[in-house]
This record gives sequence, C-alpha cells and structure tokens, in this order.
Amino acid sequence: MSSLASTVSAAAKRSLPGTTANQKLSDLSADTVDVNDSKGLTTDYGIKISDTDTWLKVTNGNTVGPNLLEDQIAREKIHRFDHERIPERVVHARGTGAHGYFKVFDNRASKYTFAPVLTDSSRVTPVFVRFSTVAGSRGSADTVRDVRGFAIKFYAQEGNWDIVGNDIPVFFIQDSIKFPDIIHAVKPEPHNEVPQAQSAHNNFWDFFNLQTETSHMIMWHMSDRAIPRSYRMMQGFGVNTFTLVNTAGEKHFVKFTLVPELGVHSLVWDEALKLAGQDPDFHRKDLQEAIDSGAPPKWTFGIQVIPEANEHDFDFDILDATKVWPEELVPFQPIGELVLDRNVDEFFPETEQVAFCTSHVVPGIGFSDDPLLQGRNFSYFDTQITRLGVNWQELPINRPVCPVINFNRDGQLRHKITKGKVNYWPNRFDQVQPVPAAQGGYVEHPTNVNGVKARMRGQKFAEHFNQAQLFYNSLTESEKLHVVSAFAFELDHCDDPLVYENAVQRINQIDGNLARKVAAQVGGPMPKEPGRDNHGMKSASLSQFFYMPKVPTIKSRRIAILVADGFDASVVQTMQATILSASAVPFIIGPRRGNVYPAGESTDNKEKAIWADHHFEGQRSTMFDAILIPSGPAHAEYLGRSGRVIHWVREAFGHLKAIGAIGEGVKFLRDDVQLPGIKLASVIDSADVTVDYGVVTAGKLSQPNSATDAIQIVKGS
Ligand code: HDD
Repeated sequence: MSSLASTVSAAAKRSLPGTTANQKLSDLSADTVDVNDSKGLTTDYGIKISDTDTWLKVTNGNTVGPNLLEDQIAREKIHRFDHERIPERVVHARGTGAHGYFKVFDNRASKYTFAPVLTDSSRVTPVFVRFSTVAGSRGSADTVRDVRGFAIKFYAQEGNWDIVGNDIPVFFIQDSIKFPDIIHAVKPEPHNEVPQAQSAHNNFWDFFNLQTETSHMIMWHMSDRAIPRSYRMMQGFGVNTFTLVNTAGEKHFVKFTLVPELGVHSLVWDEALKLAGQDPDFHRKDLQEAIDSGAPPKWTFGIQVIPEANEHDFDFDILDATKVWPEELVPFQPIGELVLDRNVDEFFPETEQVAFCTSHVVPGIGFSDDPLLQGRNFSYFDTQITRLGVNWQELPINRPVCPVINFNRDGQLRHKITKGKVNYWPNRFDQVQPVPAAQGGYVEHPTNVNGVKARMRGQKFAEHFNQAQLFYNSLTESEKLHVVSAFAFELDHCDDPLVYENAVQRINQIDGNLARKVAAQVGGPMPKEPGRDNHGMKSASLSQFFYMPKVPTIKSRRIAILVADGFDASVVQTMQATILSASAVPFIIGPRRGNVYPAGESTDNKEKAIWADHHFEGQRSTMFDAILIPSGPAHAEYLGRSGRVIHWVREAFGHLKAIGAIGEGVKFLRDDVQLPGIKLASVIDSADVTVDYGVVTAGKLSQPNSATDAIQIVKGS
C-alpha cells in the first residue's frame, strides 16, 4: 500500500471530532488525509522526498553552479505552486462555510410537498452552508456594508437540493438579464478598479437612480441588515418563489426562510468600519470559534405558502423577487431546524470548491416562473465551469450522498470510472442499469403555458415603491436613524453631483422626510414636496427587533474583563464563572499577555495570578460585545492612567455596548472615562445596582447574590 493510500484509510477510520456524525462527513472522510498520519513527504506521484529545501545543482565541491532543470522534485513543487489559484466567484467571492444538519419537526409540510427532506422527521439531512459578502474580492473584509449570502446544500437521499439565498428577502432587480448590469455597477469601477467591497461610489448610485426597481432592496441595503454582528445572527431567505407539489398533485408557491435562534443583531456602522481594518476576518473567525467552542448556531427553518389558485390575489406579483410576502398576509410556518456543528478541515477543497445551483431541486420541490430564478437556473451551472471545470459535481464537497449513475461522460478531470459497454440510451442492453427510473424520478408539475413570445414583465412588476415604503415604515426609530446615516455616508462618497443630487430625488420618491434628512447632509437639493405619498402601512416582521429571542440571551457573546495588577480576585472569578454559566465567553485583557496579579499578591506568587488572553494594544473594544471593569484600587488607578484603556471604554459606550463596573472600577468610569450624563453607583460599600443606558454599576457584589448581580452586569440590563 502506498503511503498516501495508508494515510487516507487511517483518516477514514478516525471518527471526526466534535460533531454529530452524518453521511456526508463519512463520504468526505474517504478523501481526507491527515498530515499527522503521514509516514514522510512524497511527490504527487508517490516517491519519497529526502530534501525539499535545495534544488539539484552542479558543484565541484567548492563552488555551486546553476540549478538543473532535471530536478523533477523541485519542478513539481514550483509547478504546483504556480497553479494554485482558480478564478474566484464572479460575485460572493468572499465567504466562509461549515457543515451541519437539517431536521424537520414532523410531517406538517406534507400538506404541500411529498419531498421527504421536508416531511420525514426520522431523517437527519447533512448540509453544507456557505456565507458570503457579494461585492468584495476573495481577500476583502467581512464587515463591509453589503448583502450577505446564505447558501445551503442539503445532501438529501433523493439528491442534492440547494437554496442559494441571502440575508435580505428581496433582490435589486426583477429580471436576471439585468444581473450583469447591477453587478458591474456595484463592483469596482472599470477605469481604476476602485473601490473594493463598497457600494459607496458613483456607479452603484447611478444605477440606483436609473433603475427604480432597486428601490425596495436599497432600503434593506442601507439598513442594519447589511452590517450583521455575526453570520449566526442573520435571517436567511431563499428570496425567489419556488413551488411545492404534494402527493395529490396540488401545487403551492413557496418562499423559504430561516430565523436564527440568537435573534437578528447588527454592528453599528462605526464599529463595522473599524473592524474592516482591525479584524477583516471577524465573521469568519466568529463562526469558527462558536462551533469549536460548542455553541453551534441554529436556525428555525420555515415556509410561506400560497396555493396555486391564489397566485393573483395580491396587489404585488408573487413571482417578483423585489417583493416580500408580508407575514400578515402569508404566515411564516416553522417546519424544521438547521444546525451548523462542524468546521471544515481544509478551506479550499470544501468552502472554495463548494458549488451551489438554484436548479438543484429534488422531487416535490420545483421552480416558478419568477424571471430572476429562471435566469439563475442557467447562470450557476454555467459559472462553475469557469471556476471548477466541467466535472465539478464529482468534487467531494459537491457530490451527493445518494448513488449517481448516468451516461454523462468524460471532460476534463473526470474522476469516476463507470463499467459497461454502452454510454447511450436506448441501447441493446435495455434491461441493464441505468434505465430511467420507473418510480421516484423528477417529474415537472403539468402546467399550462401558452402565449406569444415577447420581452416583457408582468403588469404588477411595474410598481417599485410600495414595499420600499412598507419596509421603512416598519423600522423602529433607531433603525430609521441608521438608514439616514447610511444614505448620507454612501452619497458622501459619490463625488459626481449628478449622482448624489439625483439620488436625493429618488429617495424622495420613497419617503419625503428621509430624503430631506439625507439632502441636509449630502448637499443634494432639498426636496420641497415628497415625490409620492407614503401609504403609512407597516409589517412587524420587517424590523429586526421582531426577532429578539423571547428569553434574552448572551450565549456565545465575547465579553472583555479589563484588568491590571491589583484587581480584586474574587470579583473577577465571579464574573468569569457567571459569563461561562450563561454560555458566553470571557476574555481577560491586561497590560500584557501573561500573568496579571491580584491585590495583595506579589509577582512571585504565580498560582494566584490570572492569565491575560490579550493586552490592551493587541485588541480593540470592537471585537467584544460587552466590557466589565472589576474592583481593586491599584488596578483601577493603572486603567485610569492609560489613554488606550479609557478609549476602550468610551468606544464601547459609543457603540452601545453593555458596560459593567464594580467598586474602584466605577471610580475609573466616573473620574477617568467620564461617560457624559450617565448615572453611576456611588463607590461606597453599597451593593445596590445602578443601571443607566446600558451601564451597570455597583459599589460591591452583594452576598450571597453576587452571581445574580454579575449576570445583570454582563447582560447590561
Ligand atoms: Fe447569485 C453566487 C445569492 C441572483 C448569478 N448568488 C451567489 C451566491 C449566493 C447568491 C449566496 C454564493 C454562493 C456560494 O456561496 O457559492 N444570487 C443570490 C440571490 C439572488 C441572486 C439570493 C437573488 C434572488 N445570482 C443572481 C442572479 C444571477 C446570479 C440573477 C445571474 C443571472 N450568483 C450568480 C453566479 C454566482 C452567484 C454568477 C457566482 C458564483 C456562483 O454563482 O457559484 O452564478
């Protein structure tokens, strides 16, 4: 057995760590090698390598001559390196992924579909999910203002089913023929390839001005949805209208939606901007850390369903991807849950090579005449050929867990070897497999189609503003303020007056007040009258506050405890224990990475020291969800002398984060940080807790309720 083969089988035998085993993971393990199992370095063709550091040369013992082209080992190494890159995705190039599973609660969806993946509760369907931004290149930052992709591959027993969705329920355009235009407009401008991963530039806003169907989506794009706190805290939407067919042959239109267990949360814009530089991998690391630390993200999976006969009952076209189906009209029905519980072993073969296609559906699920979906069904298949080659469906991450057999053949990098004398159908061996399936095959729902060929859109597609208003009206006041600031930021980055002046006019067609607030900042003409009346209607589920978990939770949140030598050990211990008991993650931030000593302990007493995970200059408040400052006179005095630590706390306050302090920590807040107008506990012996604007303070922790106090402080409530 070759060394490669032996390492493959060793890896295949090893159970995969920290995860629920599933059929897809076992399938992948057959192609997984572990460098730790290897018996030594080899070339790609299996011979052992004894020297990987020096190219073969000519020498006379004293001097060394030129490299020899003969060196097949060196040539192979350089040649493989030269060809490591493949084209990045033309959109959604920046992303990250994880494995997990999908499970339905019961068979409640069988009213609508016979697809077992949606109706059989005894099944656990493996999934791979890739999250992404849209506009940026593969190496761009995670926290930019953008739509987030939420693509799911279900490895079902009947074949792969892909939902290639976003965290926003609508799209910029109605007809897929406009996709190259909207993407060219948002991507870097052609003359100078600027800006990277930004919609804040002339071309994007020029397109918005001229293509009014973008109105609804632009409102979502300017809202907090476009700067999520975490991929784990976003909704997921299939966006397009699909169809479901039940055993009685009845057809329903359907939209797929996922709701995160942790609620929908966003960064604030200043935080997002800073994180893009301070930690460009913020979302990627967040997902990986949560899974590794045993906090697997979970979503409720639900459907909105419209019977075929009711297709035309709405004042919008249900096949128009720039429209939501308001939940007041079409309720959200939860049917299952999706959990991500395993990180990838290697990014490239899994996350980079995974390829999704909207045309991948299983029996019981079908397409609709949604003109965006119809074009997508062509585009995804097509783009994978540029990226991965024609045999991309054979790649381990893409291949289904059910049998695949057909007469498709050959092409570059074909892996599979198929036995048999014929590769066509019908053939003289017509009883030999593979014959077309007698049962369980994919059958299109019989649909009557007649008419004349014409380049046109449905009549209701002409209305572009009602739901843009509906979305804006449904936001809370703070969400609305963020929309104003987002427009103002973006248009400030457009230097062509034609662009920002027209944009103000267009915003005025959505909402007059909004347009005036934006105009006041960006220098556009101040509109005198609204461009159209606002209908005033709202839909509760459009605001992300609608998704606050019923029981508030800080599960998986990152909480920084700021310490310097001389801190109060018992307070820090209580804080750490309380954070952990709430399934959140405490980090000690100190003057140095290493031991920090509590009050009364000398540097000789290492057992009493606490280990600081990071130092004040090494991290920033942006990377944490809350900040705690324990008591201890010398420690608080040190913090008060450090401009960086004062900035940590002021910045966290500016980003609306919970801040908690005890004893001398409160004194530090009052005298050094000087939070404006915030009520703080007076630093005496009292255990009374003062809460003001997310700042929670107490003179000391009460006994025996110190854990409760600490929880309150951690939650900022
Ligand atoms: Fe798309 C990638 C989501 C419209 C053409 N799209 C891509 C990805 C997501 C979406 C999440 C990344 C998948 C991954 O992680 O690999 N796209 C959407 C949504 C849309 C949408 C929710 C509107 C409902 N897309 C859309 C249209 C077209 C495309 C109208 C073309 C007609 N999209 C592509 C693509 C990509 C892609 C060019 C690039 C990489 C890939 O497909 O695999 O084919």
